[in-house]
Amino acid sequence: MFDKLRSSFSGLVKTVKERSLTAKEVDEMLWNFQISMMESDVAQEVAEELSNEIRPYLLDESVKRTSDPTVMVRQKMSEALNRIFTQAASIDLFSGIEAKKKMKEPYVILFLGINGTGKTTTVAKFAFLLKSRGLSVVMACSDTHRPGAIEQLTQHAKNVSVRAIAQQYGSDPAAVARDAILYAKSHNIDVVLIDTAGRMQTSHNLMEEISKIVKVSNPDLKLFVGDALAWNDSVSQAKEFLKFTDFDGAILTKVDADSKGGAALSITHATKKPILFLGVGQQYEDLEPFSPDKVISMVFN
Ligand SMILES: Nc1nc2c(ncn2[C@@H]2O[C@H](COP(=O)(O)OP(=O)(O)OP(=O)(O)O)[C@@H](O)[C@H]2O)c(=O)[nH]1
Ligand SMILES: [Mg+2]
Repeated sequence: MFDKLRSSFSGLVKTVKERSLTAKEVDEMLWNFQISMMESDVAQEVAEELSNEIRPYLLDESVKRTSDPTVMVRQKMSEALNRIFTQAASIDLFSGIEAKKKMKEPYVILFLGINGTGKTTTVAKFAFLLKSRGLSVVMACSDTHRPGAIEQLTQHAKNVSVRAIAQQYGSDPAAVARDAILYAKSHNIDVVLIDTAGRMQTSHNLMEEISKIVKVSNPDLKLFVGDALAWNDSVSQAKEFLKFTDFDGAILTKVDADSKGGAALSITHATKKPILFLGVGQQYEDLEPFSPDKVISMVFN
């Protein structure tokens, strides 16, 4: 995780350490830094923003004379990274659930995104996590399109011992979501997890469909599930989904298989929505709360 991003930053810090630099050298060095960040899936705007942030300090004579300018570079860079992450308000999932519990209402979470990013697996991981916190859960099989989707979610539901509400293939996904919410209300269930079919942002019908699911289920939380490995596409997809669904936050999956690490920065910068969790494997327990501080310390250590 984050290996490549870490090496971009340590490369920059190392060059600063060696000697003071002329303006031309600073430009060259920042150019290389930008390229290496982009190779780590950091979006171009973010790479430029980070370079602009650091340029004045690299040119500042008084900074060059300090005994260890790398301390300043690290500090400025971690401030800049932190600023990107805090542009997105944080979401306290468990307080939200508790608040709905007090109102005797289920907390409804809708998972959405393009095909194959890990939505269904993430629904199962969420069920596992919530159950381990003593909360009750029901799943809605609102992917009524892809062959095998209902069986896939139903099997996960069995594995983690929760109920999954399903209808036939081809039925209205919004109606399935409504059924699951009614079930939760009548059985005093704390959280409803709605799995949806993967959809390309270019498919107008499917995007209309997700709007209908949102209207009918009125979710407390809409989560975009994005795949860290397919990141070049995922950032533009996230932006398009945001226009359509105004999702509240994101889950970044397959981070275990992604050595680059720039995806997290890029999606937060592009959407201004927080990442809540990282998917770090295929087991139910492989869901880690996302923490900007942890990412920053991983990048600098
Ligand atoms: N390594 C790794 N694999 C993951 C992770 N999350 C999901 N996967 C795998 O990704 C594949 C697709 O996962 P699904 O959960 O079916 O994805 P989906 O978004 O529901 O797919 P569609 O419903 O077809 O759009 C499966 O093989 C999962 O095991 C993760 O965090 N790490
Ligand atoms: Mg699925």
